[in-house]
Amino acid sequence: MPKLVLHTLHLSPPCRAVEMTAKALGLELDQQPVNLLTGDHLKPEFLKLNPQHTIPVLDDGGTIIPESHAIMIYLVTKYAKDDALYPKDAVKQARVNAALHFESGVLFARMRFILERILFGGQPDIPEDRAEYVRKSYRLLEDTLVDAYVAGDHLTVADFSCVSTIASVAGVVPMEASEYPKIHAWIDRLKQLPYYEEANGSGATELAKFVLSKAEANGTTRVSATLHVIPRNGHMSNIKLYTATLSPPGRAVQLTAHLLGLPLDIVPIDLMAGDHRTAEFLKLNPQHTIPVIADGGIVLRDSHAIIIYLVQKYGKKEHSHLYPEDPVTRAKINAALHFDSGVLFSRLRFYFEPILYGGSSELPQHKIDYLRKGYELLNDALVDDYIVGNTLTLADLSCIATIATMEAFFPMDDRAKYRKLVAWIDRMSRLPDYDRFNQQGAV
Ligand SMILES: N[C@@H](CCC(=O)N[C@@H](CS)C(=O)NCC(=O)O)C(=O)O
Repeated sequence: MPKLVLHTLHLSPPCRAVEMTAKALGLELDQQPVNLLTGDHLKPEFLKLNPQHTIPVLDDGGTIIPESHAIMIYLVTKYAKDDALYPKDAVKQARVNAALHFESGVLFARMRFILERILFGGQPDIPEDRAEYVRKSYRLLEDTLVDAYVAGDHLTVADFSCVSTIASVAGVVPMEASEYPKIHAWIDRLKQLPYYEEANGSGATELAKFVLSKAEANGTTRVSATLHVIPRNGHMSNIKLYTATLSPPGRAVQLTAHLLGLPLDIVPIDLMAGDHRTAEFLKLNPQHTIPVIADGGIVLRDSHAIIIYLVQKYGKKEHSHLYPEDPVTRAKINAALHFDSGVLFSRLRFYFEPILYGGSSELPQHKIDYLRKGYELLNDALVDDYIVGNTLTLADLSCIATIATMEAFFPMDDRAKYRKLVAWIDRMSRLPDYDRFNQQGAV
């Protein structure tokens, strides 16, 4: 077996998630430290490995895989004796994928929103709205934990991913056992793993302590649009899609289904009217997000998990390019799907959520700048015609849905600066019925 080199930092939660996966699989990692605090990740040799300058990055005998979720899936697919940690069954896999995207798009993104300003922005405090945003993510996780593990009755890579973040952020924004009993019981369950403390527990505590001391060193610490509802389309289909046209992830599902030639029975959800908070909808998705699909008796949430499921279940041979079986290409697509949930979409949501649901009239420039950074990261990652190579994949469908909304509300500051991105958007706009399924909902 070739040597597995992991570019990593033990303080970093996604790196620890990969460490836990490797331990669970009995794989040895040659850990090469990347010190984010001294800017190792911005050096040219690292940017060659990952132009989006994040860790972890895996080097498997010369095959480079960035992004923790993609790496975990890759390691299980390639090296595990069985599929327990990442099931092959399309429905079970979709549940694990949904939990992985919940981690990148909600848990990790909200933690980063707090930590980044302290670690890299020289700020001393945690603004109350950001702390509250993290507490809301605790609540979502608590409500998600209906079984012993985050994606059902068995331990999967989704548990490694979620616990790497939760165990870290809980040391910064307290998470009382009385309020979140299921999360505490789940962490206690994971602590039984013989490698837990070494691979995650110690690093999580260390990160929280480090953040608090850095905040103290920076100063005093104190924790202190109209939604368009789509008419029901009257299509006879066995697959119901609960969505709203304004929802980028909802549109990614529609774009995908359209390419697969799959009719959907659209169930419009009016977020402003609170359709997603009704008891009936919460039964479908305790995280109260759209899109959700109901395919016969199977209910799935999270657009990324759903589009993978649709291709796996309904895709014909001619659709296999959307999510090819080869583990390396798949890992690259997964990495881009997590870039969409963890960076593009989560930053869009940071901006809009307080305005849409909190009645805030603030239009904070720093959130727009944070969002626009997404253009730069995607532009730098685009080396070919599409996000992964020269063929359209699910990565493109997912990212274009978000980018279209970003562009409609916060146009690129300078289009000449993002030539590759502009060309890609243009290429995507030529997809069949693109206007109908994406552009009209974005503007
Ligand atoms: N979704 C990514 C997130 C990776 C990530 O943001 N890692 C942080 C460290 S915890 C990082 O490398 N930050 C440096 C940067 O973004 O420049 C993953 O799971 O790999």
